[in-house]
Amino acid sequence: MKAGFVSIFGRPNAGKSTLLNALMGEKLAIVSPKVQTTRHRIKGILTEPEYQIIFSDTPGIIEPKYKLQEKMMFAVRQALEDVDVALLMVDVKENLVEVNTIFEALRLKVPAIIVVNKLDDVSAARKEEVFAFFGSKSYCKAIAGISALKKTGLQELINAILQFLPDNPPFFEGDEMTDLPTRFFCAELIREKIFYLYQEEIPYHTTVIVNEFKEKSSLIKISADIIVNRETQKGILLGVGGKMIKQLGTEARKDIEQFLGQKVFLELFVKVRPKWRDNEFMLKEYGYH
Ligand code: GDP
Ligand code: K
Ligand code: MG
Repeated sequence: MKAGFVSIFGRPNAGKSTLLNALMGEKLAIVSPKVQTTRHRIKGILTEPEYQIIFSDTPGIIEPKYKLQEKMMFAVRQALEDVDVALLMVDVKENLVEVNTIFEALRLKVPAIIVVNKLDDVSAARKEEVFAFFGSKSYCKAIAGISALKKTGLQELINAILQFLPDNPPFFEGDEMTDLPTRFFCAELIREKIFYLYQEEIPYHTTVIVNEFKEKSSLIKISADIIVNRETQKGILLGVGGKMIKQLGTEARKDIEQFLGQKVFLELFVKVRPKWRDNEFMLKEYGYH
């Protein structure tokens, strides 16, 4: 059997999280049109009779400006070190020279497959141009064109990956889909809704932690804290008469119910923790290791 580890790299919004979800057929990684939605390294374990591929989604490659971002880049660097194949993902419309500079700076020691994404949204001529550009780069061992959104080109991508995977026994049981606890995914689904419902900097000042996850007879009771930096942000999250947080709760609950396949009772609390993004102790508490 072939088995190994594959990390997905790329700039913010290339479509890394969408690809992980498409490959897994399950929403493991939250997705939004805003950059830096993904903060953790999230594993998806794809097991078939002939192979097991352990994919890691990673935060987009950026220059860190605060400690939370340093942790995010640490997750990226770590994901570069111990894999069999790196997927270097580009949005087909990105600036190729800029992307190439970033990919070269990674100084990869592992084989890289260039994954050209969002082909649903571009001309055949542009696709040719992008393929020709990366095809000539020394770090590019193979190139695959996909649409993560429309789920096209995925089998070809898997075939390309399999060329580089070693013969190994499986690392995980066949029914394991990820290495992270369920409550982590529930917190992430709440965080995703915050990216959609609130403007500008609010999502970047916010994190979510699930404090209680209890299976009762017919439903699951989940309590979560939404952590913000300032009182004013708490006010924005709540909205006039609690209108916004109510909507947040309803939308998040629906997604969590779909993820768990069970009815959920969701309670949300907003807490102010000044400067949590730069506080080592709080970052640990909120799951950023
Ligand atoms: P990440 O930051 O690299 O993880 O990117 P996301 O997966 O969060 O996607 C960023 C945005 O690009 C979202 O709005 C996605 O819906 C969109 N997107 C991802 N893949 C595709 C694709 O294949 N085609 C199109 N048209 N949009 C995509
Ligand atoms: K994103
Ligand atoms: Mg992402």
